[in-house]
Amino acid sequence: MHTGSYIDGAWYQPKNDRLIRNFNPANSSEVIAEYPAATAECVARAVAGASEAFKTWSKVPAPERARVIWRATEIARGRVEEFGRTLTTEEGKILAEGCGEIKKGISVLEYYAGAGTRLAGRTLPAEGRDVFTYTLRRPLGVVGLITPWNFPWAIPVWKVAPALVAGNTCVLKPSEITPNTAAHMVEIFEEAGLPKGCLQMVVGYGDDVGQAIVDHPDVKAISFTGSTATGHKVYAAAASRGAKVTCELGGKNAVIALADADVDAVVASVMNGAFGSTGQRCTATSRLLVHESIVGQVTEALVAGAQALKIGPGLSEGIQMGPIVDEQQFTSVLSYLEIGKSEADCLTGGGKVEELSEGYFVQPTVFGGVAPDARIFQEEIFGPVLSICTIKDLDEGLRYANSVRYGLTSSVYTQDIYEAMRFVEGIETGMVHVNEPTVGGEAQLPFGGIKDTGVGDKEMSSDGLNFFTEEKTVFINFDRGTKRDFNR
Ligand code: TXE
Repeated sequence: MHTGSYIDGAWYQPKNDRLIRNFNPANSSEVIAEYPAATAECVARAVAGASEAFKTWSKVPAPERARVIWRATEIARGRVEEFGRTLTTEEGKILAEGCGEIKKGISVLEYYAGAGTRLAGRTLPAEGRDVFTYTLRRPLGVVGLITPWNFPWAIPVWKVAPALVAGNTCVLKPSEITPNTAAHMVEIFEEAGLPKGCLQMVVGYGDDVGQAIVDHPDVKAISFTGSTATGHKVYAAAASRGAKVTCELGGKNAVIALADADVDAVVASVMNGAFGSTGQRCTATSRLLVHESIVGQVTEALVAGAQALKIGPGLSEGIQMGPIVDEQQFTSVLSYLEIGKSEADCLTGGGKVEELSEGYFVQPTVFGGVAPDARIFQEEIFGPVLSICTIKDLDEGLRYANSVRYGLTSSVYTQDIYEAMRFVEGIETGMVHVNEPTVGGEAQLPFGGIKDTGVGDKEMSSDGLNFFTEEKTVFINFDRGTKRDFNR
């Protein structure tokens, strides 16, 4: 396993008393890796090397750049289980989810490799006669990519792949909690023949190397995923020096289940949305707004489902839910459970798993009778915690669902096409589902939220690629300059 930073084609650890310490969240006494954290000086080196590499990488024809992505994709395909194990060991989600995330990243790699032959501008009509007008997309230069711990493979992949295929060079700062999975991504690009300097990785802390990337004058764009508080600071700092910025931030996603909903489908969806990946997905279902006529039935099934979940280390056979990622998140989720107990009815769960005290295990928790102004209804908890609130109709559901500051994803369960369409129109989220879970994203579809969840371009799809380019508008006059009316 590679540890440390990767600068100009070599693994590197600076002298620094401040250490990166990675633990297995299923057994916090197990140290996975320990080494000196990267420093602002490492960022300066990484940016300088990436600036140098940009001079040649940006001139490589896009289809040839794409072939490097294809080769990396094939290498990743052969190492799914190995990468999934690294991911589970440092992040905690169960192995099936870890391998699922690796495969999701591979789909994203495939999509952007294909984009190398479709890096298109637009051809549009000109006002004047004998004038040809079109646009070109060109890379930005060195881009800074800052990623969180909850998808330590998929998020670095969905930022790095479009940035590289568009001709940029990258300085990636993965979360200091989960850098070992990101190191595998570096390995596949290295093995695929990506020239040195095109992908630099600095493994350090946000207040140090993260900030240094955001503030560096030669970093032309910042793509950030993480908390809303940090994202807003990053946005302000990068935008104030004129850099392009996109931020994907927190979520507080709701499922609305109307009176005619398929109850079994609602229960299956919410079980997966609330407790899958230990509730640590930005697209997790953390609120269920359910019609008064079915609330009893749905709640009973969800409580039974939560109680039946097998909790334990993600690498063990038959486990359905792993631990919380680290001590800080563990403490934060436990404090929300206490807040919840003072605000609503705790129907199951509500604390740590006492018999698994070697790791950061939290009981899957269901709160009933949650008021829409409760903190557990309004704030992102980022753990296996579901708040259930009763509604009279879709209008009330929409009002409660939209009452939060976030707007990432949502879902409605109904058989009624009119109600479904009213939901699609009325819900304030960047992604909307009908009769399916709130979770997930696909390479070819724009991913991202509105309100306090997101600012800047969406990710994945062509939007994710466009973010890493700037558009040039070209006017070519072929009337030999004799007939043009410049006052038109
Ligand atoms: O996020 P941070 P954390 C939410 C979730 C979670 C909370 C805290 O609610 O409980 O955020 O998680 C880097 N300049 N989400 O503390 O701090 C940092 O090193 C530049 C939701 O992990 O935002 C890491 O690489 N970078 C979210 C990245 O930012 C800085 C996913 C994210 O860290 C920096 C993750 C700075 N000043 C957390 N400070 C989602 N919705 O998917 C930190 N970083």
